[in-house]
Amino acid sequence: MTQPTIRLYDYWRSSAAYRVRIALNIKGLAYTSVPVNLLASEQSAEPYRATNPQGLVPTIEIDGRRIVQSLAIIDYLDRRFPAPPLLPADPFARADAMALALIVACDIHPPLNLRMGRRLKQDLSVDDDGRARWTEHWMGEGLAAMEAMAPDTPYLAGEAPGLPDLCLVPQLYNARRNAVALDSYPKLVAIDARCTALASFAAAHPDRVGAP
Ligand SMILES: N[C@@H](CCC(=O)N[C@@H](CS)C(=O)NCC(=O)O)C(=O)O
Repeated sequence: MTQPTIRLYDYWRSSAAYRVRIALNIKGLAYTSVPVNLLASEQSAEPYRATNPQGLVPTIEIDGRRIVQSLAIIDYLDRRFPAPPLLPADPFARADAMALALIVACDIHPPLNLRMGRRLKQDLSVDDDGRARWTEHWMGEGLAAMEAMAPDTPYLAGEAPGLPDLCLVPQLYNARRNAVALDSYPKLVAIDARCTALASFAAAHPDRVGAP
């Protein structure tokens, strides 16, 4: 395999970037991290805006071409570097794995994003307690559905970690940071523990990557 030149526009605590870091590690791809400091709002200003018009991380540059949106990036990596695969080959199993990943990426994560929290606070004057309840609500709704849908396999994607696991682990990291109780999700917590014990997940952890 030819190793491409990869630059990942990254923020240590971004769960969307964390997904991509895990995927790169699973695929054994070396990359250069380009930190974008979200707390300093670098994502919303030039020069990063020109890189990603949404003003969100992650963005990846591979051999000079850019891709945005974590799931599009992971899909690209999985197609270009197929081993090990991040989604099952069987169409039904693949759809089930995609559905679990999309619960995180489309339904849990967006209302809890930094820009959403800022809008709630600054434009709608929602206080700390209100924002904590907002987080608990969206996290709880999505995680309860995932717990009910989680298969009886070691990982959400089956016998090996895959796309839904890459989405789950950063989301549970976020849940713990926000003191969201996880007692009602024993299957998810067990899968998370299995994943985080793997080197590819451990090396992508925010504490290992470090603050900018
Ligand atoms: N759907 C996007 C979400 C990207 C996203 O929301 N990134 C967050 C960090 S996890 C971000 O850049 N937030 C900056 C902000 O809200 O201003 C993806 O999967 O890449």
